[in-house]
Amino acid sequence: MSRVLILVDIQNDFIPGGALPVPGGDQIVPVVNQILPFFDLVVATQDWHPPDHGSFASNHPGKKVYDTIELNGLQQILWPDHCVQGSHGADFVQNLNTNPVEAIFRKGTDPKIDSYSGFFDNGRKKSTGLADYLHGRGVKEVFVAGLAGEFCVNYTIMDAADLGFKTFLIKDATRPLDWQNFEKAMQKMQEKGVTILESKDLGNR
Ligand code: VGL
Ligand code: ZN
Repeated sequence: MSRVLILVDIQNDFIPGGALPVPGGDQIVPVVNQILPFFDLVVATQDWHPPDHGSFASNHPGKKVYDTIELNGLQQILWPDHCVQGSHGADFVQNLNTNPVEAIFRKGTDPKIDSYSGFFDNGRKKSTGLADYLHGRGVKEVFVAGLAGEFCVNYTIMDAADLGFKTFLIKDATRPLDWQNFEKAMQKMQEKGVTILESKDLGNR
């Protein structure tokens, strides 16, 4: 029985000082570094947008950041330009220990569709390959940490649970953009059978 830790989007643009900062996002890094040894496998996702990405408000004249539009048939929140391929903002946070990370799954590369989940794009049309990779490694249990709690962490968790993995959120190893929305998302996770725990609980599992 194998357990994976998925590190979701722990990138410079999602911590204070970045383009789309998650309040306290930098505070998860020491927590994550400390729990790495508890896992058989560690993988990471990386938000990795081309400059013309359709989720950027800057690519929609007349629209503002946080406006909602329809992007190829899907509801899309417009974000500041963030995690542009090859930029410093897209790099993993410097003090994150990435040595144990065996594979990196990049997402949001198609300008026409956003991708919050580490598994699929928001239309569930294309897979990143993460599910096949985890199945190939005999993974049964998926633990998730990272940024942002109610977006990419939430979508990754819901997909993991739908795919049949026993799924866990490590609550003190994530931060949301908005706590109220995150509380609602956690409610839905629990309704799906996801377990919410704290990093200190990992030692005795
Ligand atoms: C994310 C908004 C836009 C995330 C990525 O990592 O949660 N949020 N792109
Ligand atoms: Zn993004």
